[in-house]
Amino acid sequence: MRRLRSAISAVGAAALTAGLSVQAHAADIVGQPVDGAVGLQPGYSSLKHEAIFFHNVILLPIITAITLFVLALLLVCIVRFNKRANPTPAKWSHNTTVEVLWTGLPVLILMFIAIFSFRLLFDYHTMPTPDLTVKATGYQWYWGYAYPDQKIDEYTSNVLPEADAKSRGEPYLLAADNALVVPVNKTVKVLVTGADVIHDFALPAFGLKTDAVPGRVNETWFKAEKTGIYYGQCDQLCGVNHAFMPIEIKVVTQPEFDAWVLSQHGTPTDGTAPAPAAAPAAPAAPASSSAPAAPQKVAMNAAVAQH
Ligand SMILES: [Cu+2]
Repeated sequence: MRRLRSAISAVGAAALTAGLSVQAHAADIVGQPVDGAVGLQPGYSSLKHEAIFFHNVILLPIITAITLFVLALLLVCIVRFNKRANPTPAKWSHNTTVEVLWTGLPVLILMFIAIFSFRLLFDYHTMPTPDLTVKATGYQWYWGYAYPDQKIDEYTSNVLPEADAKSRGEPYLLAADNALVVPVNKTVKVLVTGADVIHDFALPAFGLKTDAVPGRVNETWFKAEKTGIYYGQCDQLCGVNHAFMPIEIKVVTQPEFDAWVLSQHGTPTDGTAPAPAAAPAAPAAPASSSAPAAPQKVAMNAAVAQH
């Protein structure tokens, strides 16, 4: 594996670009479930880090404390107030102090949880200015990905057949034949919609989970922190082949992404230099591409705003 990595780094950017279309290797896989794991999948985006904090630091200790407290109360009742230990029970039935406490304390605990819960919700909804917009459409039973700003028309992403997945060292039912390719450390806005029934665009490592509803465009976002391959799945029961429409996101460097865009006959929009292979078109591409791309983006935003 180490030898493979050093080989890859030695080949250089051009070869890496070519490698994008070639089979992925198990060494590149970052975001996937592992056997025997406990807890949430490791996070590779700010949203997922916050979700993990909310679960592990806020919710889990509170749930544990409440469970232990109730268990202790039960044990006290069982030991001290059984028929043998307490043959003549007390006759009183109300205690104002206790009643105020068992009403007030749960309210305070819920309010404390709400502070962090709302903060997480707001962070999901407050998207930084996106560097890239992709559109993910759920179909029975595959995904379609399009890059409106880069003028890459929708291509389909199907589950990788079992034999192919095995030969590539990728997990069957998580690997796809065509991945969604995005640059690392860039805010990616995902427009999510469904074409037939409700699907759900979900990827644990980035904390993504957004319903793909026909006739409606939902949006979510992520900023991948590390290059590699990440796996997710459709998270809405959508029919007989629901389990066979995985989501594969390939996070690459910006030059690799620009080269990939060119290989898909798209136009890189962020003004960074395209790969050497496209040198003849390089001077014209960034200048001419950014202008027509902008109105399209505005139109897309307007379409989202209407919903
Ligand atoms: Cu689905």
